[in-house]
Amino acid sequence: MQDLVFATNNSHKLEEIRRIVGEGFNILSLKDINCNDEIPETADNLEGNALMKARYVKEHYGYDCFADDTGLMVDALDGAPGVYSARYAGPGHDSEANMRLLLKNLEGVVDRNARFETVIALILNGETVIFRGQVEGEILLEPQGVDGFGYDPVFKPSVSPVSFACMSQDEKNAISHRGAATGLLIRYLESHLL
Ligand code: ITT
Repeated sequence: MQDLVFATNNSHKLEEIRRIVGEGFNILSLKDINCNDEIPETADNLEGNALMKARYVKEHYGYDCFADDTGLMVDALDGAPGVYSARYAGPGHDSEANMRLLLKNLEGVVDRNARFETVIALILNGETVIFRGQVEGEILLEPQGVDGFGYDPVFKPSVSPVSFACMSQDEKNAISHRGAATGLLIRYLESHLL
């Protein structure tokens, strides 16, 4: 099996992706390759950040790699929190605080349309490829459900009566931004098995 690093510190994402990626690739985490570095994510767009993370691992550790960056874009907030979704309420990457701030900034707002967007950058066998996925939905008035992570309790996809946090991982993957982008990644990987 070919080793492929997923450059993330988010164990939920790693679990989600390992569940979708079948056999053929051995998905390694940053921990698995002893990488404890603070990988820079300083671009002002999702693609730039995904590329930065994947290139960092290739350059410093020599592994083929993919990385994703995800943002929640809220129409009434001109696309915020967007690329800054992880640090919306401050540098602490505190999901509860991020959700509270989002709900506060949307108090009294009728247009609650939003979308999650994921960009994946893959470096494999000398090629760099980008995959994208998104899901339309709305920000709920209050959190709903206890599963998932990040903004899941306040995001209800248009095609669902309930939030992401009320779904199993498989149900979420079937309609989610990361599920869509990962689906494209998987198809590419399957056709590029060595
Ligand atoms: P990395 O180590 O991969 O960077 P991260 O948790 O910082 O992990 P992102 O930068 O991609 O992940 O995510 C930006 C923010 O959006 C962060 O607050 C996440 O919790 C949130 N997020 C990402 N994917 C999500 C999903 O599927 N559902 C809910 N929130 C999500």
